[in-house]
Amino acid sequence: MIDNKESEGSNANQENEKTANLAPHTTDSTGEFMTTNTGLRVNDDQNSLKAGDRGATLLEDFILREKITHFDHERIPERVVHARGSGAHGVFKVYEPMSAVTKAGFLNDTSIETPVFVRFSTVAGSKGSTDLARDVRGFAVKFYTQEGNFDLVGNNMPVFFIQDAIKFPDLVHAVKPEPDNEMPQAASAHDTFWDFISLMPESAHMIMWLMSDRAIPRSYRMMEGFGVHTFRFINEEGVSHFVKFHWKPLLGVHSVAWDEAQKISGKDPDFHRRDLWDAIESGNFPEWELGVQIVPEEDEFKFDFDLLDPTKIIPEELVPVQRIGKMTLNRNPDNFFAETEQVAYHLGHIVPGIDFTNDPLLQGRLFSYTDTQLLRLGGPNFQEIPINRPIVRVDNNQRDGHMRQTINRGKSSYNPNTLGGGFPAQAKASEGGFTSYPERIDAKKIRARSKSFFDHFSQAKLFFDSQSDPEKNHIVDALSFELGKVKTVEIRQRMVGILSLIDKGLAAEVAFALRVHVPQDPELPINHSIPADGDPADYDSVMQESVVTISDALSMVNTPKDSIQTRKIAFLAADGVDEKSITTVRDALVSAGAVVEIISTRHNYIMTESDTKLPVDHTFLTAASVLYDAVYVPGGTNSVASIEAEADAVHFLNEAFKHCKPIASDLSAIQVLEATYFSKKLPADYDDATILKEGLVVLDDVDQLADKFILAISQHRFWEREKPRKIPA
Ligand code: HDE
Repeated sequence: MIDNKESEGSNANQENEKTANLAPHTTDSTGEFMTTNTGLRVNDDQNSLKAGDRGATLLEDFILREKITHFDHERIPERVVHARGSGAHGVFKVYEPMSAVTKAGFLNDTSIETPVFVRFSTVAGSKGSTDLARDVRGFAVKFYTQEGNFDLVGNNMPVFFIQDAIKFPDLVHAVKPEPDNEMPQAASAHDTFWDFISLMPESAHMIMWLMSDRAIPRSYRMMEGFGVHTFRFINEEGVSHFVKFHWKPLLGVHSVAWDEAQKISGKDPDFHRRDLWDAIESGNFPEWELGVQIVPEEDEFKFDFDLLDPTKIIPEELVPVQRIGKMTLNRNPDNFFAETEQVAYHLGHIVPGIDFTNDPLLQGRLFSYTDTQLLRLGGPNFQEIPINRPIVRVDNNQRDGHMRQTINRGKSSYNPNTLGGGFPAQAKASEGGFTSYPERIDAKKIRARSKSFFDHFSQAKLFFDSQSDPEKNHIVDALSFELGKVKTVEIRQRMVGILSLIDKGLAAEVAFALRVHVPQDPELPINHSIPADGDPADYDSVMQESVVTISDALSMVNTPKDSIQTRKIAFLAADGVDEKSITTVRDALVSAGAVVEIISTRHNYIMTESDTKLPVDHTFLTAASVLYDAVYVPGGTNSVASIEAEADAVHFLNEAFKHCKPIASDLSAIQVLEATYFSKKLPADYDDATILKEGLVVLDDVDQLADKFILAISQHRFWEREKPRKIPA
């Protein structure tokens, strides 16, 4: 039952208007008696009411019936897409007033911290699927502003598969598990997905992103977010500017390796959820800057692509991203279902100063989100669920419906009225009333697509060309994996044809792996989403010459690499570890912001050479290298001997090496590295240049070792190591 106790969840000290708004609905049973839902104290929660202690249960048992009935109804339908997600509370603050372009209050008042609730998600998998699927990530932000809720319902990739909302059910049917056998779960590597994609040239750009490492982030905290569509900003004078929204993570953009992702899915399918939760619990609050690309109305046709086409980015070289504010996630939800599951986003939740464009994907979404909540949350009163309530008053004449919470006083529930004094009253624009941007429309009603949407390849090529060599290799590998799982050879062949229009070398490498041929002179494929009476010739793709040929912002290589904040480092040690060797490196890493965990052969603790107890976080049974960013082997004769003798420890190191992670060892522990498969690759020297290239640090002086290890960890990965691809782990 609800009471007025303050929330005592994690970080309950993060007070703001939304926490105050949630407080009356938040409860804690500590120190209370158990009751039924009508408040009756329960005397026996262990036994049902029976006709004798061995007799049948009596229908009269209202306590049993209430408990079981509630349980029977605990589940609601999972989201049709984005079912698997994790949420967090936080705040957003704008740096400077944005009044030149928008009148939105929360983007103008620099003194206000706007509460937010963010939900990250994968798209294709079910609610219980792995976090590490190769997939797009949802990045949905609800801003509880003083003018009502504004939802920025974005993804971690800036473009989308399709140009028109009418194709969305087809796309989702194709990627979800196949309908006859419900396989595979949370994976696009199957026939129906690639059948559809190979017939939809407009998805070429998005496919490049999906096959890149962006689809397997290291952490939700280390990925970008994008509003995808072009929106409008409207200022006080009613002037409109086009705007694209970006989220830039302050920890940089990082990913894991595909082999690693698949293994994490087994070792810890909650990897991203746990990472987000742990970071917030430990006070390492994730942060993003909100970026905007602004295009004046008169520049609408200045580009070689259409601003309304959601398969296109505006290269940052053409329109720079201005960073206008910062979002900090600082509180974990108190209850997953009540908050993360019941939160209802909708890109139609906007505030004065922000408006839509005619992007046909955006327009379709405007219908879908409310519609889906009606089924998922059971009726039209879902906005009254605490997590969805705005922090400002809600007054209108909408009434009744399932589970209505608000008790509206008075006789009138219509407008205009005199019995209610004419209230609630309409607000003038000057009083904050929302008015739509008066865009001029003079057109024939027609089902068609603008020819300005027909270039499907030049930005796919721009993306591929902008990647570093390791990133390109990963795209080749991802395509070889995904298409390798496709059973129908014609689909593989058709996809190679599409790839050859993006890059001949890419197509050749994938074709080699699949043992199919690269078409000599592939024709630009027609867009297959043509009307029944349409002439395919009218739907031919066109290839534009892209003005920007390389965009640095598209490669993760150029992300900031100056911090080891929140990186998880495994120390492999056992009894007899050299105390200086372990504590000096640990202290240096921890003071640089990293998280150190000791992994040993047995649980609980280890004893150092000098008889000090050090707590053990995991054994080789409960931990795995794929859950860490780097590994260190400290010295100490007995510890080194135990670790060397432990096959799982050697595997740990081999696997970390295979996944290109930084590895450090006290020189006196070198025999452990010598037991690994990569012992022959240990460099002769460990100066900065070698470390920056190889990511391996073996030194005698542990102070120096700690410094160099920090340098290596900040680089994230050493993809060069992948070249030989011969590490058996
Ligand atoms: Fe969504 N999308 N979507 N989508 N979407 C949903 O709404 C839909 C699209 C996105 O954490 C659904 O509440 C259509 C693009 C996120 O709760 C549904 C189309 C982008 C989330 C829906 C798109 C997104 C959703 C399912 C094509 C990035 C999770 C459950 C026109 C800009 C929100 C729900 C959360 C969820 C429909 C395309 C982002 C069915 C029809 C493009 C982050 O309404």
